[in-house]
Amino acid sequence: MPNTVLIGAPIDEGQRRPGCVMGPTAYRVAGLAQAIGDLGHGVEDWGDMVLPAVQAVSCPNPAVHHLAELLAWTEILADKVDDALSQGGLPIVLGGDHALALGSVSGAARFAARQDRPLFLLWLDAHSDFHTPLTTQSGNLHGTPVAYIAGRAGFEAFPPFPKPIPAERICLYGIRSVDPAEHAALLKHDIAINDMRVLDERGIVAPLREFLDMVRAAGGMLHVSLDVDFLDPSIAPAVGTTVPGGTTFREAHLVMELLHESALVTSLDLVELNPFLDERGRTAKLMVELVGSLMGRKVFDRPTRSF
Ligand code: NNH
Ligand code: MN
Ligand code: MN
Ligand code: MN
Repeated sequence: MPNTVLIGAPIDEGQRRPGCVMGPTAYRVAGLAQAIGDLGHGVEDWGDMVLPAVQAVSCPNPAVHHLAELLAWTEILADKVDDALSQGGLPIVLGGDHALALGSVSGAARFAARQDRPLFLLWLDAHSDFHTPLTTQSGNLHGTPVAYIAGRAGFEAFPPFPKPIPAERICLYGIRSVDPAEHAALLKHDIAINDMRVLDERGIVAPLREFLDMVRAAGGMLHVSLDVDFLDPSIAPAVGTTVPGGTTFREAHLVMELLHESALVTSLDLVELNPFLDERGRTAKLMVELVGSLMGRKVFDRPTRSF
């Protein structure tokens, strides 16, 4: 197992509610490094990344805010994730809002391109995040990374995405809030859309296994982007954009356990945690436990009989 590399990304410029900047600290306080270390993995903490001074950048869509800051974050995080992968590590980016994925997935894509391996994306989220800077009405760029990663037009202010991920290699999982412009665009892309309707009907195991089988067959790398609002708000209140009807405690753990078993995950984002909205740290602790399951925590470490 590669060394885990924790990369703090205290970004809140991708949305409007203050508090996500405290995310990386909350994960450390909740014992993330220790939880991973206890499972026998090496852990390096590279600390929190710092945003340099930036010059304002204008956008044709006047709703868009903090574009310059997010351009800078994108470059910083792309470099860090690429560095971590190049050193043989498993980067875990501690957000920060979901705009950090503009950079983290860029870094993973750059590395994958150099290795000549296909990169796959698993997006665990209530939202599809398929806006472009031209279609977003909120102006919140945390709603755009999947479109950037898929190579949609409208990101001219950004560095060209290293090697856009073909739609067939992207899997949206758990979604239940899609804006009209995203909806229209998604219908034109062959992205796997496992919305909650699909997961209610099929269960959470089968669609995930199908996707993981594809990744394995292709010899691919897998970036997982875990948005706190993937989880039901009743178990994960610390997020600015709660949407009812999310995954349960066990469903979320099972997703992580299957990901661990697959041994396919090569990079991970933890995004949208807003510790200011938490209740005695329960959401931060749940996210740490989920990472534990992804890193191999289980009740029994050997085959067992269940009857
Ligand atoms: N689609 C909405 C927007 O673009 C909400 C996005 N919010 C998220 N995404 N939390 O995961 O503003
Ligand atoms: Mn700011
Ligand atoms: Mn998101
Ligand atoms: Mn979301």
